Amino acid sequence: MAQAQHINPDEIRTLFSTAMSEMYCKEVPQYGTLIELVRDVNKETLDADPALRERMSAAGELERLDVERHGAIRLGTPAELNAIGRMFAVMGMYPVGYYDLSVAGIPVHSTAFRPLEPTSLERNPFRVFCSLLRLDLIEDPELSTKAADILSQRQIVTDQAMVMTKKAESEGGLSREDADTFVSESMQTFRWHQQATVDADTYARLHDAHRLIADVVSFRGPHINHLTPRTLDIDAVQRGMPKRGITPKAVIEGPPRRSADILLRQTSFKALEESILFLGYEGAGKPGTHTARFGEIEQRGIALTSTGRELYDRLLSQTRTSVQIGPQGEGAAEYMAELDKQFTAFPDSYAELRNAKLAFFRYRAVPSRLSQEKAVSIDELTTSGALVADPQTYEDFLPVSAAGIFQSNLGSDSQSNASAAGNQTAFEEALGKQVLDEMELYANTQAKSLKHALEILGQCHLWNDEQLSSPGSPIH
Ligand code: OOG
Ligand code: NI
Repeated sequence: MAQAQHINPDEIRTLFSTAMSEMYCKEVPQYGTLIELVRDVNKETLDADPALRERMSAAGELERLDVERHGAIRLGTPAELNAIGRMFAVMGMYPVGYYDLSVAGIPVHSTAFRPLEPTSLERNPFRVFCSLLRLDLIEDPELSTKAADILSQRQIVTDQAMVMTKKAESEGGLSREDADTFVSESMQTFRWHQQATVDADTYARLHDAHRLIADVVSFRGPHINHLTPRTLDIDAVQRGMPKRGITPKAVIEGPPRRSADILLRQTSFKALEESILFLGYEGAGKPGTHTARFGEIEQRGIALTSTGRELYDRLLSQTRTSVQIGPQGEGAAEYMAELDKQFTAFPDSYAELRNAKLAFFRYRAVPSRLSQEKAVSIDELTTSGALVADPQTYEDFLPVSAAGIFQSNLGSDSQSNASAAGNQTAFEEALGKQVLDEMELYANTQAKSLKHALEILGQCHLWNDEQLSSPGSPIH
């Protein structure tokens, strides 16, 4: 049972994301520059588009714009995933979705820990893309055993953070004081360690097997590898980066620029080369370098129903088949042009997206606009303005885009179409629970908001079975 002196998990998440942001700004100064650029671009975009400002404000999206961030970590063992999952639950973040990155030749599978309820998302949508290394995909069995052995010797969550996690689990929450302890202890897990836990030779072998393996296995903890602010105009940020001394990756991942934004567009700047110290150099540590940490920005659009998502996946895959991007970003302009061309097949207004049941909305009632007592259809209510359909922001990630972000920060912009098979069961066993289905979450939010709005408007007769069984609507 949560007690009166417990603070809301949303507040703990805010303490956590603020602390992470401050830490990352110190660790990776370019991140601070990126935040400034994003803030400038967001302000210019809102100033130039009063309708956008109004729509975001009415939907409660404006206040959260500046706090919007996601981060990413990479874990080494099932036990680590389990412990991290418990820590995130203290902050009201739960695993949503399974992302199999092995289909792009990256030896991890992932989920995103995020808030679930619209009110929690409004307060602070901070989420963490969390990957688990798949040692079963390392070809050399001896190296795989060695990596497992090294990983088994580290403890990524401090004793005190675990004490607080257990306390939150058994007592149903944390007091403000305990939450402060929990947050400062958890920074130990996500901070950067310059001192590697392996010698230079082992690092080189891990690195040769896959750069990502060296990143996960060679350090004391899963350092946060990027934090991502949300922009309203990603193309402007991409153009603005070089002027502030930042080199962006070659292409923006995800859908093209559109008037009704869908899903998620992302771009990043290349990982920094940081100095590290290897084990065993006469006690002093042998200097070396490691590249893992980077900056990323995102622009979020509307969540798609499964029908919409199928169309998105098809158009993206057609684009990627016809234009391949090279390791130095060759073909980037052709790729973006092809993407634009392919996506002309995707309806580009909220009204069309709603009519074709391609996207998810959240409804609200405006009783003053009700023109008659008994409306004959939902469309009539939306036309009169008594019922407003706000786009639901996509809160999740895209596997193909994530693979592109990984790839560019592992040193190449080239597109990878390699493949292995996913293993969601093994992932969930490690996690100790099943990942939630994002489609169900969006569908529930849509249905609940519609039902509530119809109640307010006294139009419950429109809440019929047809609504329940239509694509993108929930079963319960
Ligand atoms: C995660 C890359 C994926 C995103 O936003 O899709 C990601 C990583 O590099 O660990 O963060
Ligand atoms: Ni990211």
